[in-house]
Amino acid sequence: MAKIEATQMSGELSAAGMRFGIAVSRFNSFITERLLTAALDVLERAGAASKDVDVVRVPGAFELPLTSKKLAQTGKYDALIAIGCVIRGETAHYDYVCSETSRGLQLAQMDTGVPVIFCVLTVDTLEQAIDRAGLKGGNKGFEAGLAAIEMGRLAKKLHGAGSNGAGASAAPKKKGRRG
Ligand code: INI
Repeated sequence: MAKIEATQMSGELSAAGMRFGIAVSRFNSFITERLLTAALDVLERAGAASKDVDVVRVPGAFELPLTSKKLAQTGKYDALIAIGCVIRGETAHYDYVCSETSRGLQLAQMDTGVPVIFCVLTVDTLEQAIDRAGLKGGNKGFEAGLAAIEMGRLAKKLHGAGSNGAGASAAPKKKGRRG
């Protein structure tokens, strides 16, 4: 058995002093507003202040990636939550909206380094959505709020962390007088 005692890291679940941006789609607002309420509830209970939480509404899930990227680029937020609900219809529209939304949200966090929590329900029926927005399946908004706090804390910790200089070399270098 290995004797190594690895350093363990994770983000604490305290939201005090942290800043959050939440992008919410109006499409299927019956569901997305319930997800938003649960996300705000967990942020508040974990100590976030009202002044540190912004909510931006967009038409549909497809608009969440650009909005999240723009929010991340402001440099104002420790973590973002993207809230949407896509319900399968009779055409392939659902597949395009789901794949581009998930891909775009992943790109937004990878491009900016700001955690973007994926709180987009992708379901076959309205009943499945209701189950995940406060009924049998719990509330995915609550889980997203917790993930935002944890990832926001972890990102702060990992920023510039490490003794191998990796963090320092990732920072923009200042030009000296002699070039
Ligand atoms: N947007 C959603 O958020 N959920 C859906 O279920 C949905 N469906 O089924 O069409 C949906 N479409 C709109 C899309 O997200 C864009 O807002 C629209 O195409 C304009 O770009």
